[in-house]
Amino acid sequence: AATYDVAAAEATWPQRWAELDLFTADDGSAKPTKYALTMFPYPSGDLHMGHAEVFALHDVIARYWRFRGYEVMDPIGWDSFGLPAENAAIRRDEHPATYTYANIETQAASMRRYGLAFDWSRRLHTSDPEYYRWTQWLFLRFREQGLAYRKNSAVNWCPVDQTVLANEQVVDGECERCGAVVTKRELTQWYFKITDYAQRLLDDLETVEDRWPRRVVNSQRNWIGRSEGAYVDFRVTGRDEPLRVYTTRPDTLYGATFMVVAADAPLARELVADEQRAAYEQYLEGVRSASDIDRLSTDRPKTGVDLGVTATNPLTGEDMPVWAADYVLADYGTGAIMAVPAHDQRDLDFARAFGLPVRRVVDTGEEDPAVSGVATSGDGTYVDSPLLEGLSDKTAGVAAAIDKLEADGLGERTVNFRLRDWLLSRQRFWGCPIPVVHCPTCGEVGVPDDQLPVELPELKGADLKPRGVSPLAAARDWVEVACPSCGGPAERDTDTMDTFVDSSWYFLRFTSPGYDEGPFDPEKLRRWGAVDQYVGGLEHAVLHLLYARFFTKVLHDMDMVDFVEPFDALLGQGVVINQGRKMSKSLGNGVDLGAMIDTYGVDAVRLTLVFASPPEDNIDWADMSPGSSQKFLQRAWRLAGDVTSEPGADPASGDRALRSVTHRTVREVEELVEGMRFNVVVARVMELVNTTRKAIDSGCGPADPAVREAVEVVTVLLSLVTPYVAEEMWATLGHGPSVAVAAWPVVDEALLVQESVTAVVQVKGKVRARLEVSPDISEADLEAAALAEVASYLEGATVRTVIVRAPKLVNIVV
Ligand code: ANZ
Ligand code: ZN
Repeated sequence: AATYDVAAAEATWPQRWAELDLFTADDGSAKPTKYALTMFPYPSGDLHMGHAEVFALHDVIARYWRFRGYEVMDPIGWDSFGLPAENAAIRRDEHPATYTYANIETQAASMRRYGLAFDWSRRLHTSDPEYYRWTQWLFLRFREQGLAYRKNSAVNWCPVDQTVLANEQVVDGECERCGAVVTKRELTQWYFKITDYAQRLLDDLETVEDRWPRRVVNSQRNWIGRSEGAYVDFRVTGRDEPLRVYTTRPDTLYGATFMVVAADAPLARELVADEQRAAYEQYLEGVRSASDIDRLSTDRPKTGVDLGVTATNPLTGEDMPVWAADYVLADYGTGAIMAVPAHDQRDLDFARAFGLPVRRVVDTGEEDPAVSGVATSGDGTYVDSPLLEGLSDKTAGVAAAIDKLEADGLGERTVNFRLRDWLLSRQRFWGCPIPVVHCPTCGEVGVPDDQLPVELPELKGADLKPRGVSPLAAARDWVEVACPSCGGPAERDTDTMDTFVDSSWYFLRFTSPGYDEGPFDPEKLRRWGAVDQYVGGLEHAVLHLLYARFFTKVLHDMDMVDFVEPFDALLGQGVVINQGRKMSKSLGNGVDLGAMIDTYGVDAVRLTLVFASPPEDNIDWADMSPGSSQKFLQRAWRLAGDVTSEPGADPASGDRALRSVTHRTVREVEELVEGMRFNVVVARVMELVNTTRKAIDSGCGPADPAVREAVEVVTVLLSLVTPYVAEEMWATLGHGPSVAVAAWPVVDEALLVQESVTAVVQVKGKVRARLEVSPDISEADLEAAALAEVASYLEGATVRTVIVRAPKLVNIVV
């Protein structure tokens, strides 16, 4: 059988597409707009299978919208600051920019080869000074509003990367990037006050919930971690200041038998009695090296030290010992708790380890925790709790307890969030410099806007070796500047920003990438609005998406952005694995995208990835057969060569059965694309190819205009996924210049209806009428139609029975 030359098509079309300039979004177009965005890549090496999948899925949406009459903005850029470039630069003794921009060129070339319909005119790189000038500008605006600030605290420290990490970058106690066990360090660092937005970040999830994957919404909710409870104040013997705790269960206050302060909270050192000081200091040593995850874990043996002081339970008047332990975190709530061992497992484990009393105050019908060793946390009847007598559910108990505490001035209702402020300083080179100068006279001074960008100094290779302080500190000429405020000698801040800052606003910049009066042109942004469809990996469920939402809300409050949520809809695609496992160098199971394309062609790889599974599922490449995709595409292509009617032939006179299948397919594909069910789209196109092949070989024959119509529809639908073969077919069918600008097929509703059937209407056994009805008419509809049709025969008579056998017969007995 004839085949088309895949390599020749791939060599021709990218150039043609570029010349035809098909995908540049027109800011002035009168059409309705759509903003399609795929998460911009990080430039490490060439594109991989994961990119190939996201891009293929994303391209279907963007191309479909263009066909449906929208002016589509579908930009691409690079998230080009970051550690891998810096580490490569150290290894090769070169500048990180060399590695970065070389990889960007490689990836850009691969994207063109991969046939993606990007608007290249909007390309941006976050490491370009024209871009990071505005990252710095935004930082300064945040700082002016108190939303960027410096504080000293114990931070997560990666001993391998020699830099601090945000909480979000610590996964199970390890560095998200390199897997090293994360330790703690006391440092003065920059933070974004994302906690100011905690409630809104939580509330607004409701507005996107229906169009975001449930998993992502849930992770964000958990990460924000809102809980309702109370502060309760405890009097400490020999001290004026009360000891304040945060609790979600003030209703269990009668069961509190001791207190615990986070060992590393300054409060612990303040409280400790002289005779316990040495023991405490020794204990603290050990705590410093453990990670938060270990500390909170329920299955780790509990450790702690008695601080030698007591606090009074405000309800029972009893004195309780105050301990320091590592299972209480310094930076959550107040850094201190009241321990209720009967109803909190960690407290119970601790009580059992140190022989502290356990007092049950809620009887849930389960065995007494003092005996079972299992804390009970469900609803039950309150016991030994005079104030709560008669109550039997938590909500009522908590409310009553708080009312009492508030009335007595011993506590207050409050809401707590698990979300911490976003630590943004990094002690690394290849990032956006923090535009602040430290002056011995004026203190912290923001670099004036007209002096932006603060460009990175020329450091490379060995200069960049991580030493625990930022490599920028070594560039003395760069560090030493005149204070922008008093002109005296001062020093630049030497930290750079977390690269998640760069990616928190790039989608706004795409609306006006050359704009130089601000981070983006407000008018252009108003025109394009929020991203209509965002596509990317779910590993970013918390980090990037939360930060981008935060930035959007701050900018909204500054009147710079109209909307409050940046991404109206989100598609999270699964990952491409191989032989059941994540692809990795050490397993030797990586699949090279370039090699796959060389063997099977771009279209076959794209088709395989789109057809493999619903977009959000993982794909195991070992189960795929790109070879059969390739065969299918050749089969589809042969249809075009078989068509013998002329372009423009009127299909109205063509074979009705084939036309009906064609039009049904178009309608279904419309619904499927809108529902993101791209794998089923491919299945429907495959069916249409088979039906058309049969029509040509053993049905109406190749000259029937219905065949041309079917093949043209196949071509347009295929172009959503496999642009090369679609272009070849389009040309063979006698059309030009590109299938990307073809008209979307208009569905003829009449063809969607199955041919009608004749229903016979009898009155007293005599045929009185014949009706043309749809084969799937309901009994009720058929009866009503029949009665109306034979009304003249029924005048004056009483209808006794109507027997309906849809769709063929109605028998009326009078
Ligand atoms: C007494 C109590 C009794 C508690 C009980 C729970 C059950 P969420 O829901 O996550 O906000 N807690 C408070 N601050 C803490 C800290 N810094 N480190 C570790 N644990 C802390 O959890 C709130 C509960 O976690 C609080 O309510 C407190 O223990 C503990 F039957 O207080 B609870
Ligand atoms: Zn100064």
